[in-house]
Amino acid sequence: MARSALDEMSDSGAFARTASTFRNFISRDRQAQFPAESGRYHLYISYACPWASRCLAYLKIKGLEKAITFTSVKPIWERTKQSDEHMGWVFPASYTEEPGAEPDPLNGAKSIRELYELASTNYTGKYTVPVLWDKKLKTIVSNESSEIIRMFNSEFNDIAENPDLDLYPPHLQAKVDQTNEWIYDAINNGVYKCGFARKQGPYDEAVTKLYEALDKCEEILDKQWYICGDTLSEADVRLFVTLIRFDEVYAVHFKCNKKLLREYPNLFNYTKDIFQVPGMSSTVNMQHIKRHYYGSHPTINPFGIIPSGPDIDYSSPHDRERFSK
Ligand SMILES: N[C@@H](CCC(=O)N[C@@H](CS)C(=O)NCC(=O)O)C(=O)O
Repeated sequence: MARSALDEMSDSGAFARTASTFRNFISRDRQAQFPAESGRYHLYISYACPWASRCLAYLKIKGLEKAITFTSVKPIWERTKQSDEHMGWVFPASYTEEPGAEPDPLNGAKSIRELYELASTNYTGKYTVPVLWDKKLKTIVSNESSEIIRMFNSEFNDIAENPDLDLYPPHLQAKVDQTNEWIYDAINNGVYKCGFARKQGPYDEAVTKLYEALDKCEEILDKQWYICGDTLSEADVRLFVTLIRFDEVYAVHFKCNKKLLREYPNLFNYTKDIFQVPGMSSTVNMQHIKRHYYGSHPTINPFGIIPSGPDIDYSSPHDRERFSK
């Protein structure tokens, strides 16, 4: 039976995310099974998805747009097959159907599910984005965003336009890993645990942890520019993709309303600052983000109504340059 994240529930009514399946690595080593070559790989994303968006963010800020092509699916999940009930990511039929989304240019697939079925005949997991596709071997290299961003950071530097930007430098790796761990659990995945909980207890637990972690970030960002120190790192990109969706979606749809992002001065200004990193704003399509969440989870929002606000302008001035002096 085809599944989606909405089915990933433990007996206690808590959301329990399962691990990704395709875990190959692209390497700068030319003899590797998946060597870093310009024009060979394609990134399938949804602009709505925070995990896919962090890969797109890397593609843009590392200057890999000429080397790695990408396509976004439509924002709202649809039936992927006539023969079962699975709802998932689909491609538009034409280039004009859905601004921002495009038909699959490589395989003519109608859905992300079809790509998984092309790559593996006995795949039983979820049909998630991102998908990093190898045009040469016609298969999925990886569907794990945390690993795709590491490949984009370090393995394509011979062809990247911004090879000197290292978001995971050796001296920061331990700090980034440790920061990612609590931010992933309490914030990135934490908002989903709030939103997908089917019992009060798991929701209460997730929302308490979420706000403890946001308060901790707010405190850290009072003293330093970025979450791991005075330079932009992987941990910032990972935190950003959740923060940018917070007031527009998670506060309402996932019931993360104890405090809004814009009530946290440091976190709010920090989110604007990262949004204004060259290349970043093009990875944020708020139309797709809102239409996806409010339109694809009928158990949470049965009528699919999209709230009108708050429509925040993240390109407006912020106060983070106080740390650049
Ligand atoms: N571990 C994956 C998670 C990706 C993921 O959960 N993507 C969601 C969209 S935000 C998805 O495609 N869900 C499809 C489904 O649940 O059927 C990663 O980080 O790459």
